[in-house]
This record gives sequence, C-alpha cells and structure tokens, in this order.
Amino acid sequence: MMRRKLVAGNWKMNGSRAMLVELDAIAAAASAAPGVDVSVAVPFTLIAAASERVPNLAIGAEDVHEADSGAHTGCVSAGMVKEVGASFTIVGHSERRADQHETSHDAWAKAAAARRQGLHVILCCGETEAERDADRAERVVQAQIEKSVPDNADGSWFTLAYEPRWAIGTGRTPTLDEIAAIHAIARAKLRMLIGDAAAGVRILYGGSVTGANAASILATPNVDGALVGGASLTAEKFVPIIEAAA
Ligand code: G2H
Repeated sequence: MMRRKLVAGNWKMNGSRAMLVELDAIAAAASAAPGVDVSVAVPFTLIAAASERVPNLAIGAEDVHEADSGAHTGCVSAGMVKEVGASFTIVGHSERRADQHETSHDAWAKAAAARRQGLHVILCCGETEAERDADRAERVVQAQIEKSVPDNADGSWFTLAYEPRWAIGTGRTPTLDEIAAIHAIARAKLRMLIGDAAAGVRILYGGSVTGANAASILATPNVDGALVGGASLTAEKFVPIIEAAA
C-alpha cells in the first residue's frame, strides 16, 4: 500500500510566540511539497497562536490526558487542545515515559482519548540503550506496541513512531539496517494486532533526524516519515527534511 510520507516536528518544551515566525517558512515548504504531510507539535501555550498563524499547517499537542475532563489539576485534555486548533497529538513519547513515568498502558489510554475527540495520534515506542545492548530492542518494541496500540487503530487517524531513546537529542542514530529491522518488526506486530489495517499505518523514525541524514533514513523500507525534535525548531533546519521527503 502507498503511504504518504509524514514529517512531524516536536518542539518539546521550547518555543515562544516570537518563535512562531519559523512556522511561516515551514508552512511555505509544506505547500511546496504537496506529496508530503507536514505537522508540528508545539507546547500547549502555543497551539492557538500557531494554528491561527499558519492555518494550512497541521498543528498538534505533545501530549494529552487520558480522561475527557475532571479533577486533574495541571492536565490538558484532547478536547481542549482540539478546541484551540490542534489536529493531532503525540502520546507515549519516551521523555514522558522517563520524566513522568508513563507506561504503554497510559499511552494506549491517551491514544483512545485523542481518538474520541477526532485527533490524529502519533504514538511513540523505542528501546533504551541498555535494552539494545542486551539485544532486547525488538522484544521491547513489540511489547510496547502490543500494550499501547488501540484495537481500532488504522492509518486514517493513527501513526506509530519508532524512537530509540539513546538516539534522541544525542546526534547518534541507528544504522539503516537497524532501523529497517525494527520497522519491519513493528509492521509485523501491527499486522498481528489490527490485521490488514496495518498496511495503511505510517511508521515514522525519530531520533536525531537532520537535513543531512533524512534522505537515507526516509528511503529505508517501512520508514514512512520522521518525527523531528531539535531540527524542527527552525525553518532553516526543518525545511531540508521536508524537502528530503518530497
Ligand atoms: C526524538 C526526537 C523528536 P530529536 O524525541 O521526537 O527528538 O530529533 O531532537 O532527537
């Protein structure tokens, strides 16, 4: 099945209203690459301003709560981010697994909450360096997928992102063969869980993607796009990745 490439930025806890100017050139590059989907997840505080500034660019949240509403001080629901302009959310990012002790079950519940509100979901998985060194990367990723992918997932609203934790923000990346191996395993696991719908689910690679390595990573089998952190913060660094996907 033909899957459109998706290049998604993730600003993490970076950005300001002044930095939204970067989105102008990113939106222009997205328009110039009609065969590629481009999106940017920004901090909650910037979603409204970003979506108003670049209405043609998909703006998303970096996380949502698993409940629709209630007594959860400091948390933000999928409905809330949708109301201010988000069309998607990331869930299960490894930084939330590490910093907020989120589990694969939490990621599953957040994906389900986002789906209830009609948001597209980018669900992250990936092994630690110790797990890779112990030759457990494949099993860890398979287990994360099994516990976090909703039964009704399909490519119309669901995307998986493989992000080896040791490659995040470090400048280190797996070899292309290592990426291909995990993505093939992830695709097979999805097929076991959701059947034929697996063929339509995009699997992104994330972890130190740059303009220099994007073309080769994006040409790797079963890599349907990239989730980009540091290199999504400026148009100068992000636009070459969009162009590499086109
Ligand atoms: C992984 C990635 C984006 P970076 O977290 O999600 O970040 O590209 O900075 O490694």
